[in-house]
Amino acid sequence: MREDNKIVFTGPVGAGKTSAISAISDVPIISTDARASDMTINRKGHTTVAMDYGILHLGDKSKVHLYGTPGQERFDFMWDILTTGGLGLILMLDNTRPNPQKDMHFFLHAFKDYIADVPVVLGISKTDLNSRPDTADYAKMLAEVGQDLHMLNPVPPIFEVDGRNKEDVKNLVMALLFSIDPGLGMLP
Ligand SMILES: Nc1nc2c(ncn2[C@@H]2O[C@H](COP(=O)(O)OP(=O)(O)OP(=O)(O)O)[C@@H](O)[C@H]2O)c(=O)[nH]1
Ligand SMILES: [Mg+2]
Repeated sequence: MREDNKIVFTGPVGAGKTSAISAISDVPIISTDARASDMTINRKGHTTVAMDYGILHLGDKSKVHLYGTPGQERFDFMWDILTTGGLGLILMLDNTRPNPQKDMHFFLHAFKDYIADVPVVLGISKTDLNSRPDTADYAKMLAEVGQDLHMLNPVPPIFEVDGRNKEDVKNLVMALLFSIDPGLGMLP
């Protein structure tokens, strides 16, 4: 097992990436949230403009380095930088957005080179505010996108998560670690 393991959180604006990393990080997170200056402000006051970074300790020696991307496409130059050396992807989708299916499609395409080599898990947030699509709906959509992209083998697991809830986010991360290396996902 490696001492340093890097995973990446991505997904659209407001999906809860910054919240999730800050919920599980064992150190204060490094964040680049700035006051939104464009139409994003209609949805939320602050948005990530470069990255989030936190650390989750596993056992005595191993660490998971948690990187969050900006959700806005205009900062997509950060996406390749942030995935370099990463071992897996957490795609967070916001169930209150107008078309979460389109978001899923967009992000799986945008990260297709990365996820050709590393596993993905899906975390659906804000299901407390909007219960549909549900996980069965997402599984169907995922099968279609997966065929289209000739990838996603195995099909990623899908979880409902509240980005603010430590246990929810930890389950999501553990599922990804298990997909990367079953030994990793078993650690406390
Ligand atoms: N009701 C509800 N609110 C949530 C949930 N997850 C996150 N939030 C809230 O959603 C808002 C946006 O969360 P952020 O963590 O800033 O989202 P982000 O994905 O980092 O967004 P960008 O940096 O703009 O791409 C915050 O106010 C969170 O408290 C959830 O599951 N339910
Ligand atoms: Mg953010």
